[in-house]
Amino acid sequence: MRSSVPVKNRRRLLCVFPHYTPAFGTFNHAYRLMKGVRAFMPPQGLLVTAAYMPQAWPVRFIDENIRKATDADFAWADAVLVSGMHVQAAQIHDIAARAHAAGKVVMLGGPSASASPEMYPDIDYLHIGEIGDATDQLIARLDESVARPSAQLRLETKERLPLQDFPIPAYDLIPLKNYLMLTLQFSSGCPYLCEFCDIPNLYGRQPRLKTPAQVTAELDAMRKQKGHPPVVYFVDDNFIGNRKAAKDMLPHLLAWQKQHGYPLQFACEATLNIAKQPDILRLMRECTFLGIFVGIETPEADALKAMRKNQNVAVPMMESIKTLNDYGLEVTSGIILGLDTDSDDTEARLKDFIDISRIPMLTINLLQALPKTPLWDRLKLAGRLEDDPGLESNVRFLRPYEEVVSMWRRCIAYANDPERLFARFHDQVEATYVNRVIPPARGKLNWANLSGALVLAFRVFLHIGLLSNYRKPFWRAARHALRRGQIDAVLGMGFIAHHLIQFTREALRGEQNASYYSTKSRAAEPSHAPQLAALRKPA
Ligand code: B12
Ligand code: SF4
Repeated sequence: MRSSVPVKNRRRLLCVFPHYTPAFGTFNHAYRLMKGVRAFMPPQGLLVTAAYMPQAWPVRFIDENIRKATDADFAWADAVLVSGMHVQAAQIHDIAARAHAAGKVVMLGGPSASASPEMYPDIDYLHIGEIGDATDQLIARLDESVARPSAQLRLETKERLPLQDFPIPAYDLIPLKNYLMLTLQFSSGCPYLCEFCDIPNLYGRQPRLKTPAQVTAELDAMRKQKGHPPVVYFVDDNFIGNRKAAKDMLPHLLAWQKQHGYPLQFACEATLNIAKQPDILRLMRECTFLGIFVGIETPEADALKAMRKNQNVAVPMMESIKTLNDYGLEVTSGIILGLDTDSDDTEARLKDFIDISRIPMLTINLLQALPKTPLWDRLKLAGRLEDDPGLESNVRFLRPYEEVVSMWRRCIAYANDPERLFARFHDQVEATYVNRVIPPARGKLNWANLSGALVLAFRVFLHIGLLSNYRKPFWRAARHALRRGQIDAVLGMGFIAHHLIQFTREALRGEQNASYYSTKSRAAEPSHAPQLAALRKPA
């Protein structure tokens, strides 16, 4: 539902979502292999906020990952609404400066402003927390005046809007065909208390939920757009934050898939103990979930205990990964280096974990302390928070800084070495892909999907299979998958590996950071343009 605040005036709202800072998880190198793809995922938070605004207020929505907001956009607007993560802070300041240059008032919400409002002294209105009473106050103020206030105003949500009352995000305001994946939120919050994570503080420990009817209504809304991507990512931090709710929702998702001929596939994030939930995994398999991001963080049990991630210690790690694979779920794993528990053996243990788990994609990052986390409080007390923009992390590691960064470099080089990476994809064919259900093709048979697949196939075979210097390992894995009829898998491994290999090469040349939060300069910040040009050279 929209806000119930009565408004007297008409306000034109310009929503601007900042450009991502390239990372292992943004797949920016893969976009150019796909037809029309310019960005990873639609920004849920700002889209929900846009949909919550009064009916009478026109909204223009610009995701700067797709196109930059122009002077004409700012001139059109009465007010500018922005969102983003800490890692997008520089881009947020830049949007605010452009809006201010056009004389427009700026409102900022989302995870970064909510956790660290002090980072944004240049913003007129800061919205802290999820949508709720603060959003209604913001609307009332905007209705009163769109002049910039003389001093910054902070509005903090005390009463959150129940998720059951969330409007359908304003998908109609963005070109879904330009995204690699769709997004959908089912729940908010996580019951666990991992030391480094700000989710419990920002979104609460008691997961709040949408109804199954909301979930399917959102899928219907996205499907209205021709050429939308075929995969939906559940943005919930922990898909099984409330197990019963997930188990109750999945049959509705399955019924929707059956009714529409299985037009979509899914991915989500969850804690490793999902491996102990066969009922949920069986339903996920039937709904055609393909992938699951698991914050494995470290293969070292002592380290998991120290970071209070006991839910990962409670289940045998390798066995759990195998269980997920058995249900057709390819695991992507987050890994953190630079922990206090790191020892001389950490690097070798991580490499063993990569080899044994056969997980193809790992996002290996250096520890970064986020505000509003127990880690931040502990390090602050110990005087171990660094404020040096020349460093890759804000944590003073217990081991020498150079040693930690070098270990990170060696580990990403090891994990994303083309031979090893494609060998792990090769093994996924038997371990995972053959375990997936093969749904009827009816729901996916349309011109947009067919032409998208043809373009991807052509570019993968040309740029990776022919022109790249990792074509040999690619073909070893691809041939194996093709023999088992796994054409989708060949395309998937092609574009994922291409991004990981390219991003790793940039990082090893010092053009990318190890934590992605650091303001340490990046020699090659790609913006919107390089597209196909970079691919003409054999990589
Ligand atoms: C999906 C996701 C991504 C996607 C981004 C997709 C996208 N287009 O947004 C991808 C995969 C790219 C991504 C990457 C990363 N992510 Co991320 N991601 C998420 C995740 C899981 C869901 C985001 C989401 O859609 N949430 C649902 C929406 C509805 O919530 P919301 O955005 O907070 O919006 C609500 C309110 O904040 C408010 N609101 C939002 N904006 C605005 C604006 C205004 C004006 C108003 C009034 C209100 C308002 O209204 C909404 C409804 O209540 C969140 C976790 C989470 N729970 O949010 C992490 C999260 C945002 N990511 C995080 C991090 C750290 C990262 C990475 C740095 C990880 C890494 N180390 O590589 C990278 C960085 C990417 C980059 N290089 O730019 C952190 C951010 C920490 C912070 N406080 O800034 C989070 C919170 C998770 C965590 N704690 O680790 N991520
Ligand atoms: S399980 Fe994930 S979302 Fe929950 S507190 Fe731990 S890291 Fe954060």
